[in-house]
Amino acid sequence: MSTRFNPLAADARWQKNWEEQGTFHADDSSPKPKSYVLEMFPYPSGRIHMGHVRNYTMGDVLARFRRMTGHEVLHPMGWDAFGMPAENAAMEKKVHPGEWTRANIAAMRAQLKKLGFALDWSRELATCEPDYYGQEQALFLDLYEHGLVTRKESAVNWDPVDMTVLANEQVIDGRGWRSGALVERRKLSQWFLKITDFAEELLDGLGTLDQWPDKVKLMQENWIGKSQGMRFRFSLAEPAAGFDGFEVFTTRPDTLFGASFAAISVDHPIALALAERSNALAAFAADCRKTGTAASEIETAEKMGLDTGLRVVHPLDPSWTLPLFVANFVLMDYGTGAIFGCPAHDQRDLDFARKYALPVERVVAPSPEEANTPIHDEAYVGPGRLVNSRFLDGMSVEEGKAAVIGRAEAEGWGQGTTVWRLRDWGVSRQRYWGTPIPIVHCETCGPVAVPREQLPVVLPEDVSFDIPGNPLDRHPTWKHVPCPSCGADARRETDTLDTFVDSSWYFIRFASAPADKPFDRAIAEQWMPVGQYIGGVEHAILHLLYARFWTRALARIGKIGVTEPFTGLFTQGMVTHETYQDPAGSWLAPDEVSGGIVIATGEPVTVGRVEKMSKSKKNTVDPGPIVEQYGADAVRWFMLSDSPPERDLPWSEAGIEGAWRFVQRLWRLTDAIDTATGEDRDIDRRLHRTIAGVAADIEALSFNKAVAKIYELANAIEKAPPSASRSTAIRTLVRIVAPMVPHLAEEAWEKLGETGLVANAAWPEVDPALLIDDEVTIAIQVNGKLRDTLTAPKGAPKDQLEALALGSDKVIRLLEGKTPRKVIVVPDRLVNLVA
Ligand code: ANZ
Ligand code: ZN
Repeated sequence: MSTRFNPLAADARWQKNWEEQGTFHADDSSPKPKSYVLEMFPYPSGRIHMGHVRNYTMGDVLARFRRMTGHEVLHPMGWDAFGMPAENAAMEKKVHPGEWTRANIAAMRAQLKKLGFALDWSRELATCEPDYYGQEQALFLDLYEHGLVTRKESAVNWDPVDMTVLANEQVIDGRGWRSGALVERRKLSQWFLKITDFAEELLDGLGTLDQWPDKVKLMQENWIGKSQGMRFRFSLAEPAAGFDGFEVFTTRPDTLFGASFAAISVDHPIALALAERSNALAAFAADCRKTGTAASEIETAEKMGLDTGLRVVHPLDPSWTLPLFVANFVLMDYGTGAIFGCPAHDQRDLDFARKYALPVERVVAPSPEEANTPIHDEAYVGPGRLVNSRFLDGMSVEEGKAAVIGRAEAEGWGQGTTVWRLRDWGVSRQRYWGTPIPIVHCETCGPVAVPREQLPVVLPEDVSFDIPGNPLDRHPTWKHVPCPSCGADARRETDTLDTFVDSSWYFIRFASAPADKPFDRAIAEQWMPVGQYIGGVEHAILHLLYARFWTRALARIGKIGVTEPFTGLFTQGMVTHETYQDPAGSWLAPDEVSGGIVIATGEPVTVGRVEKMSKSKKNTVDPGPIVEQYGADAVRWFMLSDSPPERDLPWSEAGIEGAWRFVQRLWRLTDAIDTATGEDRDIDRRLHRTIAGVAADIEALSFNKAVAKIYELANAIEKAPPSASRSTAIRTLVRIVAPMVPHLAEEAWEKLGETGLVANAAWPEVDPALLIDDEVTIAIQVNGKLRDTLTAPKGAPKDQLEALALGSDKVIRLLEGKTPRKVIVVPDRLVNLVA
């Protein structure tokens, strides 16, 4: 009665079954140990892409496996639904962002459901709905009341195309991360979250995250950027513009005798004051402001400076003065916005010194012989001893730092200090499709929090997108409200929150989503922290740092007793595909190409690199039709099988076909159960090794290894003669593959007459006795050359091994009927036949 597995029927049938039975509903009050498995929620762009399929399949296998091992599993799904693309669609297609977004959500939800993910859909949320963003507004006000939200005037990155402010993290190579437009610097009043208050905590917390990839922790560490150094005061040789000096920050006080200039930012108060008197300086400053505020950008820009003509006094020698420059590479919002330059030991300073013909004197030498070796075009930044440095000579760099700080503190012109690269998080966006910031501006009272009973502050529906800028700002009525404090006419805040705020707490709302507050603390704490979080490495800094901050902020104000939101983090690789171009250089989709030619025109195709699937290169494969054609299980199996999960997975037709064939093979295997009796120790052992091995692989998210073990077991079963052991192995295999190919597993489970759902079955027990290796591999040599191997029971006697070796086909052929002169047997290891 061998049949084919028909995914079209099976997928729909079991998906319906799971849904009707509420199989994947997470029970808050379950006594079982809780397990929270989460994949980064998708942006509802319109359709699911292969990256989503891979991401959610990985999480799904773990979630299903955890259920089978006795956990109450929370595995939810939702939508990161605010953001620019909806507004772009509104501009291009004249459709309301809400309508566009909700239609996309409906389409993508249906697609996800067809993949059979074990999700608790009752907890679904979309950040664009007032029941979500209204609670976000409540949390914003909590932080506001606790002084963790501030309003500051600051230089911002202005995206002239999207007409909005961008965080430094959203500026990539000087361009807006979304629009690609060259970013400009502007001054604006913005709302900030005080993430800098948490810099030390966020850094220290990384030390507890032992289930995070090191590379992600390193990226966060660098982003937070703790620098230990010294602040000190430079006096101006002659007071100017009402100033007699300024503070600088350095991480290298040991190099102070190598100083050859001082420099301040164009936004430094002294530079601003001087610019009022100097056209040249004003013009220079205007030029510098054309680049954005992102450090990466400023670092790569060409070093430029303007000599102010003023001089500063060296703090360790009153007879020594240095020229003061205004320089484009000095940032106003780092340290003190002023530096001393030591060209010999800092590359930026060296580039600058070469350009403006300033002295370059070595003060650190890796060996005594190199004390006066000139510096050419590379600054020396390595370790060594101080030279040409008067009282510091002979000290190590570290000793020198301590000596200078000690002297500065004793003499009162400086002190040791720590500075951070991390900036406060500017969350104001001049956009419509985001969470309204729940503040009202009153002429008399200043900014006033919207009273809680007036939350949510709901977005108006009637908005227009025919001109750039913020539709909330030009809405005829929405922003006009009375001041909640004095009742006078006031103006609603028309900026909305950065969408990264929305994704900074959704995982808590999944755990608990009451109607009247953001979450119930006790229930949220039952699930939190997320045990395993899975997503793209592109979120290594922004999203993960913001989510860590938001959780810590809530903890600090007593809202939740969890500080790190994600215990385990896994960053999966991308799904890639070859790229194709026609002779004119236009990109071609995979289904426009066949056998090296463009199907439509017969022209030859240029095959390009294998790259991440992207719309711009058209090298995408839409999961929708693939699932229709091969069924969910084959797609899931392929996503897990070919590459280690942290690596890229090249999509291929051959790969998905291979997966489909294996699914059919598994199905045929389940037809091979018979009534044969008798033990097969080899199959028993292989089965139990597979149960244990696959479990360990899934826990380690090494899905490709689990898949390989399943292949091996299936091969062995297919080759084994009928026996009771074989039938048991086949039955058990159904449970082993259930997390990966759940539809096939349910269908087989039912066919084999088991009761209930395999989704609710327990993971098979391992018999530890069967894990012990009681066979060894024996090498067979003829005249010292390896010719064959054989397996033998551990500790087999010498004569048994000799007999086995002489029975080997290869040996018989090689000996050509002769009897070996000598036989050497090393028990459990080898047999050497000397002919
Ligand atoms: C003198 C010096 C000598 C420096 C030397 C370095 C090497 P990190 O490690 O990133 O914290 N600096 C200080 N404030 C700055 C600002 N606002 N804009 C640009 N550069 C600034 O870098 C600290 C170093 O960067 C400081 O130490 C300072 O240059 C420069 F051989 O002081 B140093
Ligand atoms: Zn007022």
